[in-house]
Order: sequence, then C-alpha cells, then structure tokens
Amino acid sequence: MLGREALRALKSQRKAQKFKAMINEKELYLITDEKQRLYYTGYQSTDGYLLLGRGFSYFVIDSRYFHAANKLLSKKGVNVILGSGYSALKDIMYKTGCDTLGIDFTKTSLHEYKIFEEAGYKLKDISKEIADAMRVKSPADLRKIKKACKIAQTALKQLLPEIKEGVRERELAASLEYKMKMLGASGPSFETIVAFGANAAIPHHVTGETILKKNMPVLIDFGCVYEGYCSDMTRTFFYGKPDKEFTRCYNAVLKAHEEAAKNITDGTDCAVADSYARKVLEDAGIQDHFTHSLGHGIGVYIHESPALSPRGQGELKNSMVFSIEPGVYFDDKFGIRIEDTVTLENGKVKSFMTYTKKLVKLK
Ligand SMILES: [Mn+2]
Repeated sequence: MLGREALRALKSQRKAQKFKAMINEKELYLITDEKQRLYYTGYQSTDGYLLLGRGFSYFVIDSRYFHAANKLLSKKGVNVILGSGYSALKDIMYKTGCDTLGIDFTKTSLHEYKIFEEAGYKLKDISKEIADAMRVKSPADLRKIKKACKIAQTALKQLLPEIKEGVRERELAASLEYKMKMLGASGPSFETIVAFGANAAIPHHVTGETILKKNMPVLIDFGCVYEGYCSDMTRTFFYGKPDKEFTRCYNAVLKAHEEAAKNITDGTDCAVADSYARKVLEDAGIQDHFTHSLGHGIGVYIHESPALSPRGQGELKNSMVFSIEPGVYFDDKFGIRIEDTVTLENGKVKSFMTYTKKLVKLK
C-alpha cells in the first residue's frame, strides 16, 4: 500500500504527465526553479532539476536528497539520478536523442544560458507553458492552500486584542508572523504589511515604526506558506470612529469585491473579471483611486498566472486559485483593500476565507 507521501507524489506526477503531452519528440524541458520543482514533483528540495521529455522524466539530485527523492519518485516512473551540475543533463540529452532544451527564460541566469548555448542545444523559452500549466491546482494543492488560508485567518483573529493605541506597525507584523508559524506555517508568504492611517494609502507600504493612534485605519495584508503553498489576505479595520467618507468608500470596495465574487465563473475572461469590480467603483465615483489590478493567481508562488487585470489574458477555470482584492487609495488620507484567496469550484467562486469582510471597528 502506498503511504500518504507516495500518493501525493503520484498525484503530482499526473500533472507532469499532462504537461508532457505538449512536449515534442527531441525536446527536453528543464525545470530548475525550486517552487516549480515542488509543483511538478511534490518533492521539496533546495537543489536539483527536473527533466521532462515525451514519455519520460528525470530528476537529478545531489547526495543530500538522493535517497529520499529516489524512494518517493522512482516508483512513479521518474528516473532519479544522483548528480549535481549539468553533466547529467548532457548525458540525458545524448541518451534520449534530444536536440532542443526547453528552459524558462524568466528563471534562467545568463550564466546558465551560456552553458546551454555552448553545449550546442537548440533553446526554447517555455516560461509561458510552465506558468499556464501551473494555473490549475490538483485536489492536494487545494488542500494545502486551504490550510494556509485557515492558518492566516486564525492568526488574524488572535492578533485582534493586540491592535491597541500605542502599538507599532512592526510589532503587529512580527506578532502575526509568529502566530502563523506557531499554527504550523513554514513562514509568511511575503513580508507582512501593516499600515496605520495615511500609510494605508500606499498599496505596498513598508511596515515601520508608526504608532497607532485613535481614529486611524489599520490595513493588514499578509499570508503564510503551508507545505510550499501560499495564502494571501487583506483586511482594513478602523481603530476608533470612521467618518462618512471612509465608510462610504469602504462599502464601495466591499461591494466591488462581492460583485466580482458573484459574477466570476468558469470561463470568465481575466479582463472581464477585473471589470466587474471596476464598474462598482466607477458608480461610486472613485475608480481613479483603484490603482492596481483586481487579483492574481496564487499557488507555490504568492503571485503567479493569471493576472485579473484590464490587460489580463486567458480565462478563469475551475480549480484555479486567485485573489480578489479591490482597493482604493487617497494620498495622505487613507487606503482600503479587502482581499480573499479564492478558488473556482463547479463554476462558482468559493472563498477560502470565512473572516468577515464587513467594516470592523476596533476600540
Ligand atoms: Mn494579493
């Protein structure tokens, strides 16, 4: 009987099989990026590379990981080779009669590029193929993302009593990251953003020494990594009593979020998805303050394909995972963003977040 780890690896292997159908004879796709390796093999390592050919695959890994990787992947039909550097790649190219090497140009250094060029291989950029294939998540991927979302939300709830007058942005961020790790995350999925007052008007404010005072918005954008998969979430609280303008803008952003979640379905064009939210903010007369796109894919990377933006390409499909995060920003005043990590299930948006999106006033 297969253990849990082996079953996981088998499922990941199916992804590689699907991907391999696109590969032409004489082509070998090289996957070197750590997160892409994890996505395609289900095996986590800081080194090594995966080679996918038509009907075969190799995983080249050094002695630190060889035994564990071999145990896990060889019974799934992956040829696990002990080695480091690109001499094994050369052997495999020769042995399989391949003359074209598919590499991800966005993940390849000039140094590596020169090595492949000097070896005489025909080179082909496969960055788009890789990113496109990674848009769709397996049930195992979805479970990990769900858990990463659950950890983030639980940590946020635990943080609420600490949002008090006199606290610094930096202190809240550190506490939130500590809580996520205590709850089982390997770490934050990006540097936690805590922004008080006018700092919230900067969409990616650098968390600092600002002290919380009465009547300030508190924007927290954060997430964590669980078994290699990310979560992403933003909530904007108000510490004290918000004025009418803040409340009006908050409700418009909330409505923009809800409209997008309600209307996006299997097959929705990425640019159209963005327009659902933009239209609501237009009706509220604050569309010029929505200065970024509606969302982005989430998986082993915190930001991945597809982009839900006016220039977004492709369609949203079942089992994709992405963020819905409309926001508005008023310089020197305040900013508001409401973000959930969601998936598409049976043509409907299903949020991984259960935490309220309504305006929470803290005191
Ligand atoms: Mn995000």
